[in-house]
Amino acid sequence: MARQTQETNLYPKTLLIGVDAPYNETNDINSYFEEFKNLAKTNNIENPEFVSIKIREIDPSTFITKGKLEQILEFCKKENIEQVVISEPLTSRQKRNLTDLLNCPVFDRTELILEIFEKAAITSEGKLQVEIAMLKHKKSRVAGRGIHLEQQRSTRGVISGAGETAKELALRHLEDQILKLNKKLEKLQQTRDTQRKKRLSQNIPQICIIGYTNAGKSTILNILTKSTVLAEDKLFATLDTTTREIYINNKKKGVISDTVGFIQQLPTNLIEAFKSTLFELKNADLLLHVVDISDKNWESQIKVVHEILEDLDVHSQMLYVFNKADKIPDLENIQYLIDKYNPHVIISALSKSGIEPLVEYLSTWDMPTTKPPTSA
Ligand SMILES: Nc1nc2c(ncn2[C@@H]2O[C@H](COP(=O)(O)OP(=O)(O)OP(=O)(O)O)[C@@H](O)[C@H]2O)c(=O)[nH]1
Ligand SMILES: [Mg+2]
Repeated sequence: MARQTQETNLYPKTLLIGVDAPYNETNDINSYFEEFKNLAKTNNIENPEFVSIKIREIDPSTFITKGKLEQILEFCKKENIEQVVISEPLTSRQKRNLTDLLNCPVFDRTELILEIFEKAAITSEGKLQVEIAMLKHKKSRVAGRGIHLEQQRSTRGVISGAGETAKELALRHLEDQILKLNKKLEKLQQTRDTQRKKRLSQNIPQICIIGYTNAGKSTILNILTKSTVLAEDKLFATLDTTTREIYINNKKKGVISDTVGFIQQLPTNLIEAFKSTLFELKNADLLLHVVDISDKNWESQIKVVHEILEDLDVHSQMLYVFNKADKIPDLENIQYLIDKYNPHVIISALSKSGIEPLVEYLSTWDMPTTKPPTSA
């Protein structure tokens, strides 16, 4: 989507459409749009045009309702738009129809996030997980394709079996690839599993840092463990779990891991693919739920994190870590909102003294004596 066009060596002229959809529960729609623009920026989309629209209902065939669509088409013609990226996930039918109507490639939120993950994956495990998610997404797109593919007989009748359509063949091919990659992934994860079982048998406390993307998780891990995990003002800077030993006041407290950030409408295929990594959260003795208190949507972001944890069936003990307090001049005005989330600490991970409340909490924290039952 952010590939350079060969003739001009320039990026395709892109229109970002931020949609305030009826299901959107964020408190501040402009911050939601900022997040969308950041996603595009993270994906190297340079100098895009931006329009925002509010829709009261979703058109099943085009997502955006007709009148709004005409205005967008006008805009695309006037500005010579070469590709469109929309802030919401689309069905394959909606994507196809929009591409036809706007006369240029249309990408949705799911594709935007998948591409970011693809670029951010570093370890073999991370790469495999993203590849599986992309293939699964492709499979859902093929499965949702129209009748013409359904009727189109495969020319490779002998190999594919009598009567197998091109669509069935494509699906089967994708399924085979997914299966192969899953097997590879399982092998890789066996090593981690062995380490995890060892930790469990030795009763080493496990602390996991979780939270919305860009909340400051890696910065906190770095400052707590004096390590250098990539911390960037970029969405999804961390994809791979990093685990380190943690010492508080020279006393070993256990191990601490950083995890992939969450975001609203994280594509389900990605959650699926990262599930085995995220299942580690089930074994955590303490979750440090990092919240960027300076983001206007911090409360809805907490909700998103809770929904994903619920989906993963994770119910470990949690401490809310309200971060970036340095960016809030009037903290006392929102104290009543913060007080709804307990237990909590308020910190600023930019400096060692800024994280003192968290260090203090951890110094008196002890692993629960009865660990919750663990599953594979
Ligand atoms: N002002 C301010 N900035 C912070 C603070 N903590 C982190 N940041 C900045 O926020 C940005 C994101 O920090 P990261 O630690 O990469 O965030 P993350 O949660 O690991 O992000 P992902 O891995 O992308 O999900 C970086 O530019 C940090 O320097 C803080 O307390 N105050
Ligand atoms: Mg990170």
